[in-house]
Amino acid sequence: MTKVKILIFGLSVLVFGCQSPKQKKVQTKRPNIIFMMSDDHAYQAISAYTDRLTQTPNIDRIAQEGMLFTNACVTNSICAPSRAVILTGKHSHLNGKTDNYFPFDTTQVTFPQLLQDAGYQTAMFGKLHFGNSPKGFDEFKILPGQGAYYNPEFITKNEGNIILEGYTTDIITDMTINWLDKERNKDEPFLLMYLHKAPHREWLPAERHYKTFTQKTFPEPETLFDNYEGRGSAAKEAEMNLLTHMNWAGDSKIYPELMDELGIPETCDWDKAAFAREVGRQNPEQRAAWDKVYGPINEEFRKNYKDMSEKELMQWRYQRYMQDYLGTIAAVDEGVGTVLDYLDKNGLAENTIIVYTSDQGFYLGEHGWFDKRFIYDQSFKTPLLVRWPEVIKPQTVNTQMVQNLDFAQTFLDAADVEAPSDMQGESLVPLFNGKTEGFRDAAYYHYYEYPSVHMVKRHYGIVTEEYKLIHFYYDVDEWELYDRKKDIHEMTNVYDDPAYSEVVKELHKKLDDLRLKYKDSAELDSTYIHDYLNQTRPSH
Ligand code: SGN
Ligand code: CA
Repeated sequence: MTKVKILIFGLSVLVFGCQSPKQKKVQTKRPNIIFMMSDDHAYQAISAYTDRLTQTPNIDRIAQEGMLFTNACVTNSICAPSRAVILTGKHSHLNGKTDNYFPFDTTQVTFPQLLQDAGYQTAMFGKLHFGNSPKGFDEFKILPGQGAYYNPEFITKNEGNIILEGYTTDIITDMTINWLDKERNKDEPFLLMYLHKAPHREWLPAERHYKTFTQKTFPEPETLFDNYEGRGSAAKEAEMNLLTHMNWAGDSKIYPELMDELGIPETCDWDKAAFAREVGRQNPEQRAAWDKVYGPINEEFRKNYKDMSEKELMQWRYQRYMQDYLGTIAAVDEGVGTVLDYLDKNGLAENTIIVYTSDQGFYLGEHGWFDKRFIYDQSFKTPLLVRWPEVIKPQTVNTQMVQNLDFAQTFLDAADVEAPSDMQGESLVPLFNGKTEGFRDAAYYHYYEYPSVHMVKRHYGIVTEEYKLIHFYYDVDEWELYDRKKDIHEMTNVYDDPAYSEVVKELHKKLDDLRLKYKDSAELDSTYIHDYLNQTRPSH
């Protein structure tokens, strides 16, 4: 405990003794925390960052009334590992959740447990993706694994497994409001984790958004037709290209029968199965409404497919992708609006910290890609908007390199609970107050899940404001360096360019220092690989 915290704690014990009603009064002053996170929500699809693709007025409100972080990033750009980093405040190699496959080690200390011990009520609704249930929660309803978009199953703390009829995003919002309104003890501070499955693959919008989004045309990114020259083998070998790796049925929503009729082979052996898994979950009424809109899209494709060039097919797939992906975000944005309105109407807005973020960034056609995993910008960076009216001035922008590693210590700091000394992040509370001196000037990154879906090679690296140094390893030994100011799209690896030899030297030193600081090392890499190859991987 810091001296100030010991003093405050000591004083409250002195003043209030052991009389719990008065102690509770002290506790109610502690801020509530609502952690809103969506799965795979790219910052390019939040209008507070750019309105090039879509409008998200409710999510934007958080930044208008609070702070927009323009350089927030993750430590390992993939779902369950990111969530483990968020809950433990430790890099993947220490919390043990390096990839999506093995279940989370529930002996790890997490910030919700510490808040619960300190008298916070805790609840979680939506996607966790850990392979087991969360500890430290008074109430939870979580999706098994990736969860479904329609008529989802939930694992619940008190009612066993349940299946609910409806659209998952709306159901998660309803559960959240219900808990806020009817289930929590209104005299105590709370931590609420509101975790959307959307906009994760296979991108199924809510019925009310089918029409608007499927009729829109979206601007293409400059690097949609990237041929991956100028970089090493990792970008070339990744299987995330819209034209060649996106599923025809599962992702682009071409009916499996139409694929057969047109002679289009499955992109992978679960292309049609992914369609059956998601679209097949709809009840007859939902399916009829879906067919009404997606049927004509299939009809049009049937007519045009044979005459389409490769370029046109890529463009068509990009549009289909954006229509569905952005369509799912419309419901997320509405859900965020519903929660914000509830707080306003119930006098909770002032003393509640609201965080909106994603488990990582996502490619929306940049480099011709979908998915994430890389340290390259669109997947390394993640959206972050924070509102805390008592502390943060409205409409402020922060440019520091904050990471998902920082949430645990931030929330503990805000709640005046001491963080364990082995947590590795930095509290963002000083940044909320506008104090940026001494904050990290370089972020460390390490991605492990390879060989696996999308085939993004293992790599680690360091990112500073100006540069990005990356080492791809395991089945290759390749270094890349990007000049972030001159090459904003990260198209040219300048690692071997003599003009950068000094920079390379300095960054290597800085990277070594960071690996030491965070206790990551080549040795740990090889131990990990050894374990990885000797275990049977359960499916995710
Ligand atoms: C599934 C997806 C992949 C995705 C991983 C991880 N395929 O395998 O595209 O990269 O999840 O996503 S799917 O067609 O089965 O959805 S993560 O968000 O959980 O990390
Ligand atoms: Ca994700």
